[in-house]
Amino acid sequence: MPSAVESPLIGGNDVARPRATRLKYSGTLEKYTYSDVTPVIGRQFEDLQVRELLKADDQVYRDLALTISQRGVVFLRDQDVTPGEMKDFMLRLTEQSGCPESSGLHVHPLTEEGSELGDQISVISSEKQKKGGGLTHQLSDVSRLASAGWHSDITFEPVPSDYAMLKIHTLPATGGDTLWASGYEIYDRLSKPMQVFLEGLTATHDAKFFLDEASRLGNPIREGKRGSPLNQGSSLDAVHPIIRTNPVTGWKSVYVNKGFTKRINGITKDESDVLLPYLFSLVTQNHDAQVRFKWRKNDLAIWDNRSTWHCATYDYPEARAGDRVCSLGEAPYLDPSSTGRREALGL
Ligand SMILES: O=C(O)CCC(=O)C(=O)O
Ligand SMILES: [Fe+2]
Repeated sequence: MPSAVESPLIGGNDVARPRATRLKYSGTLEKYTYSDVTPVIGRQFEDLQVRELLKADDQVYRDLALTISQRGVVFLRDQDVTPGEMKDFMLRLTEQSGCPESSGLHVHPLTEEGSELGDQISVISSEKQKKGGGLTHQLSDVSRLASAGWHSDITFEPVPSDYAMLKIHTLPATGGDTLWASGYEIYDRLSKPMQVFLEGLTATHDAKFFLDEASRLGNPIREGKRGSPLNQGSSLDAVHPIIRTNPVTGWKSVYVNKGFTKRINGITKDESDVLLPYLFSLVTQNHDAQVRFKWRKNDLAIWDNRSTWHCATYDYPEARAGDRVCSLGEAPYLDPSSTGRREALGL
């Protein structure tokens, strides 16, 4: 196994440290046909079936985890896979990538007890969202800026997501694309003094708006363990380093997002109110750090939530629906000995 994390780290938590870091690629995915969708983010596989990988060796999962973490998001076309198989697959992926012993699949605080596909599947549905019923964690926003929806998943949890898998099974004739952006690339676009400054800071992430949503719907939020003993209760907030190291690649990424990050700590509110929108604008205004995916029926995406953001597009009147599984990784930390992606790749 790759070597364990070396201290001193900034942030992190002993209960949720990765078991392994910096995976090495062994080449098991080279038999598939794939291409990179942009230079910095996204890889599409043409002939890889998740169901087949359920029988694959652990090493295949490690290679896939490394590929997802390096490329940010991978796209798999036309998948014949059930929600149950998606969960099995994601558990193996997160375990083989080196997630902490204490991390499992996430249970969203808004997922109702006894919900149709079980606790660990979030049903993503435009129809449910329209009716205002069920899970509406898609960050519906009154803003007229489509870019208001950029986020990484569940960063309000002390132990947030490493990977997420989304399969879209119902979709409009056109529209409903999803975009992802690279947190590695945004880190690399900061000046050195700005990188150093941000590396010393944390930010507070919060999803208190889910409490309002839950009381509006008359459903209690899930206060028990949401996939990790550190993710419990109703505060729905967490403090994370602004720059975090992805344990799988060893690369630094910016880790604040428009959806959940409210405040940079340790500086004045005025300073935070200037800096956060600037960091968000780097994500939303650099289309060369983004990839846009046009779904076909039963396509599936798997992304690394530690080092990417994503944004859905609400430009269609028809029904669009799918299933999402989110696994939990480590408590975010910064390893001062890690580097940016460009430096690591010699770019
Ligand atoms: O509907 C989409 O395209 C993305 C929804 C989303 O944010 C997610 O699945 O985490
Ligand atoms: Fe999301």
